[in-house]
Amino acid sequence: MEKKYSIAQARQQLSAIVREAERAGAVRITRSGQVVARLVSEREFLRLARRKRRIDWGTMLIDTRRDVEVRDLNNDGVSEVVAASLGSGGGSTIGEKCIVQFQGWTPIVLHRVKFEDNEGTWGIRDNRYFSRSVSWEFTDLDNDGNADLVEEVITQKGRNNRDPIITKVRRKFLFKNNRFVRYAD
Ligand SMILES: [Ca+2]
Ligand SMILES: [Ca+2]
Repeated sequence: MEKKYSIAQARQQLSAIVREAERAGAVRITRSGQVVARLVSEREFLRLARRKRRIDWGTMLIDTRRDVEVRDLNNDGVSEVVAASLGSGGGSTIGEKCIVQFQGWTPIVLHRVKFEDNEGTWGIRDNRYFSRSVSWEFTDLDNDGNADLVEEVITQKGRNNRDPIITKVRRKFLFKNNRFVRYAD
């Protein structure tokens, strides 16, 4: 449980409160008995700030049989790693292609797309057949010298004893400030 301190206590005991925040992650600051602020340790702040973009590596497997590419799209000395995680079984494949950067050993996901394929179970002429494949091309879209992303997602839906329906979607993303931002040209 995070401890509570009034503003008056905080004023007098700041260094003790900072140590408490470092120990517990955060402490709560109250005014007239109501919590109005939280003092968060740097470590806790970093954990909270990146939690949503983290991959749970415990449940994912980087598939090194597929290409793992190390690039530096924006020439800043920080690598962008292109990799795929993969799960498969029973004739189905499901996975995610992602572009990550590493902060120390912590992967930060910049972009991710799911792919899947159940051809091994149903074959492509069954109406339960479905696949989604993703291909990426890194090319400079806005001529600033840094590579950007052109993504093509192809989905195939099976039909009984007929060729599947194929849909292609192309999306473009600029790589700016270490983020991929949708780009319409
Ligand atoms: Ca880079
Ligand atoms: Ca560019």
